Formats: sequence, C-alpha cells, structure tokens
Amino acid sequence: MTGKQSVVRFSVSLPPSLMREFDEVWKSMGYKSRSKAAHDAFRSLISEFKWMRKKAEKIIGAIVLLYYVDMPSLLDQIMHVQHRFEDVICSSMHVHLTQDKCLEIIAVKGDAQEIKQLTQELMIKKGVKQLKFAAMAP
Ligand code: NI
Repeated sequence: MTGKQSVVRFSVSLPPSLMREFDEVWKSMGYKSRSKAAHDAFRSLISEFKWMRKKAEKIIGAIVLLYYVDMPSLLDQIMHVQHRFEDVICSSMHVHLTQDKCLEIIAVKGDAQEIKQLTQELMIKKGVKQLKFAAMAP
C-alpha cells in the first residue's frame, strides 16, 4: 500500500448561480480550496444516499429534533418513543433552548430500518418543528 491516494480530475457543468452559491458557502465556512469543499459535499451526498437506500444494514448517526415544549403531552410522547427504540439509541441530550423550545440530540447506532422508523415517528408528532438526521458512513 502506498501512503497517499491519487486523485481524479474531471469537469462538471453547473449553472453559474449554483457555482457562485457553492463558492460563497465554502469560502465563508473557512475551506481553503474548492476541491476540499467538493470532496466533503460528495462524501455527504454519498452518506445521505446510502442511508436512504439501506434496508437491513447497520448505520450510525444522530437525530436532531427541535420542538415546542408547550404542546400538550409532546414531551411524554417523545420520551415514550425513545423508550420503545432503546436498542438503537446510544445516548440523548436535551437542551432547553428558549422558554418554549427544546432541542434534542439523539445518537443512534444499529438497524437502518429501525432508525428510519424512529425518525419518522418523531418527525410526524405535532409540535415537532424540525428534524434532521445526520448519517455517518462508517
Ligand atoms: Ni427543555
């Protein structure tokens, strides 16, 4: 095995507005080169795709959930869902954001179908403002 992997160069056709937006984003994020930013964007798309396609495979990631605490019984419901999926939940963190909003970060590991089911059950609850799942490609 040699140390460093070789690279492939190729050309991509994009609308100028998308390229401008991409350049603005990676520069403001602190990337030093477009290649490194594109590399990470590719990696992120692949992770996302693998997660969507996976059936019975194992995945790891985190569910980030923003919800209103003043919705009747929502807190209880969110807790009960998490108890039912305890075999795929490694850990969770609750942050009291404002008077009426909470953020929950749930680290998950295990069966992709089960994790998908968990995110869907949380997502559809009334009072859940936003849910994101960050899948990592192990
Ligand atoms: Ni809270």
